[in-house]
Amino acid sequence: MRTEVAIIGAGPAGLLLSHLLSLEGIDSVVLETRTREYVEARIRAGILESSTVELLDAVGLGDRLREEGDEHRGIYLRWPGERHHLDFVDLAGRSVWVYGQTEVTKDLGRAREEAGQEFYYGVSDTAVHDLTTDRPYVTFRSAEGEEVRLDADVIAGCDGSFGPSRGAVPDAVKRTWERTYPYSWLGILADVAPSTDELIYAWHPNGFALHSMRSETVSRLYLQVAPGEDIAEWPDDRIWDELAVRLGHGQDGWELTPGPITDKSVLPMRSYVMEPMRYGRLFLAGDAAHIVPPTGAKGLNLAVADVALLAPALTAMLRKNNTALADAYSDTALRRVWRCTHFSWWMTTMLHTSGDPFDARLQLSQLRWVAGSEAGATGLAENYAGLPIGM
Ligand code: RFL
Ligand code: PHB
Repeated sequence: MRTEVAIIGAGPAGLLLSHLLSLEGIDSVVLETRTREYVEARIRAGILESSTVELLDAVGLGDRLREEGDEHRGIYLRWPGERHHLDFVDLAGRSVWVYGQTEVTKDLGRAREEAGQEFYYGVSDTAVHDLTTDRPYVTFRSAEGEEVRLDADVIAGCDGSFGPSRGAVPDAVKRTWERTYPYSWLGILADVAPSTDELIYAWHPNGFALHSMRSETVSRLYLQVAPGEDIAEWPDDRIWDELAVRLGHGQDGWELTPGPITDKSVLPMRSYVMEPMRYGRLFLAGDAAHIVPPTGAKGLNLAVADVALLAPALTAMLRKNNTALADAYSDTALRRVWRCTHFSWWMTTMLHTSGDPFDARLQLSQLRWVAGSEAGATGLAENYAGLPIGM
């Protein structure tokens, strides 16, 4: 089998890349280990930056988002006795949108299906070969058990943090940076109207808490917990009680309304960057090349920003034999990756408690400055609402 671009992974990076390439008339085949239903139901990100929304609009994927998504002007920062609203539109001229990754993935899946995109779901044993030649190829076993060889001009590694692409870049060529944080998030999805109009990021001596949402009837909330926390230790009542304490239930008349929990999971927190994001004819995008802790809501947006650079770079390479953008791809993408890596680390370390009283005093001082100074608030707003693609 032959295609122009073999795309490994049908997450947001892989699906959006296939969409952007097809708008330029470039063929691709998308390989995915999971089923389409699994990928579309996987609960992950919920916040889209303005540049992500603008890009989705520009490529015909913004209609349902505009209709069913919710535009937010900013966020609340709170700590015991205090609550501050940061208005990103006033501070930085940009908003963010609440629209689940599940919905972005469904919109992309539908658009690709209508365009006749070739997909292989349920594949196994994916491996990449001959990356430093002009004729790289991918081998895999199809869901039906057939051994397949897919020849391509280029391979796009959009296979997330557990896929094979990252490991295909030899150690002698790559450099990696990693930070594992000494806490995890316990995340819940609940069938209850959000108790807030915009997201609440809360610092509390017991640990960080976040009140997010998916719709007018579905709330998404998180609690900082110890790494490897046993979810069995967290019956629903304990979760709601702890969220109420950390989010400030009863302060200034604000109340947290509990409801039926429909999903519960513990997520580790990690920063990871691999350089370069290219090896020969293999180009990496999204979580395959970098991971950020979720505190800054950057992971999905970074995946979108990567493929927004990669699609024109591959188009120029394959259609005009011009490799300038492809040669610059890794350096250009990594500028934004490192900015978001710093922002996510900064949000994480400002808001999660370590048990050290000196750290706690520094965090509260930092929060007061961010919430009280226009310069501090603007820095957070500019990074959270998102810098322009290609910055
Ligand atoms: P994905 O979504 O992981 O997709 C990679 C796909 O590759 C497949 N795959 C393979 N396919 C073929 N062969 C193989 N050998 C393969 N191995 C793997 C996988 O099955 C998968 O379908 O990566 P992508 O496309 O780079 O997208 C990245 C985002 O999914 C991720 O960064 C975000 O979800 C991170 N994130 C958030 N990002 C935001 O921008 N805003 C948020 O509010 C936000 N919240 C979150 C998050 C991530 C979370 N978790 C669970 C990691 C909240 C959470 C809880
Ligand atoms: C979410 O809604 O899942 C979410 C929102 C903001 C974050 C992280 C996750 O910072």
